[in-house]
Amino acid sequence: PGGGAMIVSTWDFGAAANDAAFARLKAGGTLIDAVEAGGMVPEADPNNHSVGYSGYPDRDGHVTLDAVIMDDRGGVGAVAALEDTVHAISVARRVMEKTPHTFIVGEGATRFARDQGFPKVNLLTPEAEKAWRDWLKTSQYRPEANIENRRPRGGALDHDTIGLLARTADGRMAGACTTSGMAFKMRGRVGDSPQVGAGLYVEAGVGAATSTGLGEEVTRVSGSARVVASMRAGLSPQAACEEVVRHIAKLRGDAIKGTQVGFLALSPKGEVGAFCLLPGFTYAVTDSEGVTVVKKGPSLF
Ligand code: SD4
Repeated sequence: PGGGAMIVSTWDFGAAANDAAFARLKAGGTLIDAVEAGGMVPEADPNNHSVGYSGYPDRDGHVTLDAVIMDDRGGVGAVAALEDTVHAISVARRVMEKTPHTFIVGEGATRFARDQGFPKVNLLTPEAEKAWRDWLKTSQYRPEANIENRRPRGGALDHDTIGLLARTADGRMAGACTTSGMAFKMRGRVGDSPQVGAGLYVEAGVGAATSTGLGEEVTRVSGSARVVASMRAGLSPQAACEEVVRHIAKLRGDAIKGTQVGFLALSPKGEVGAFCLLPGFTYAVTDSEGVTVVKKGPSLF
């Protein structure tokens, strides 16, 4: 990258999100405008069963969304277990801008979304409902790596997210992360994604990181904060992503067999790092030259 603005995001479907985010930056939008616009793309996509509209529900049949947005000046807004609202990332932004809080959950988050004028929308599509009813026959929680990138996803245990990181030419940064979380999760379960330091972390002059995969394994170690801490200590974004993945693998041993966790990091200078447990992690990098989808993110196993 030539030192200009950049957007990076998790998974193949990040390419379309990056386009929207980059367009906002080019049109004079702020970094927060950009990462919000990026997150809104998969949120509205009926073919994406892991973010927003048509997300897979929890095991009681409710689609519940988690999202966080963060700048590098201490601005943070997050929601978890938000229902009946397509654009969780925009509600997270309103938490940041319109409330004295950083994180609102559950019924309060849904009520806040209504108060802010977000329309009430039933997020459970017939396709997602069918997948849930099929799942109920066995009710098995079995991690299935990289299911995020297989379409159609019909019924498998799905757990993914879009995490976006953005920088401007002068090295300012912001990030966003939005998801419907693990498919068929227990009611009230909150993953890594909306938690600052787990699913996302941004620090001025140091870098930004985001995660995807089975959130419990990321939350356990405050994964994204750990990546940024390593960068603060001098590691490259790549080395920092590798460090946290190795740490998780060592900590968890056999308990994470078959589990995917991936990290993506960006430095203020525009260096990108990516590393995951299992092969199959993909991500998208956009700069003024266009988009590159990296189909083989490096992995530990
Ligand atoms: C979670 N990590 O809820 C989030 C979403 C996800 O890939 O699946 N990320 O566990």
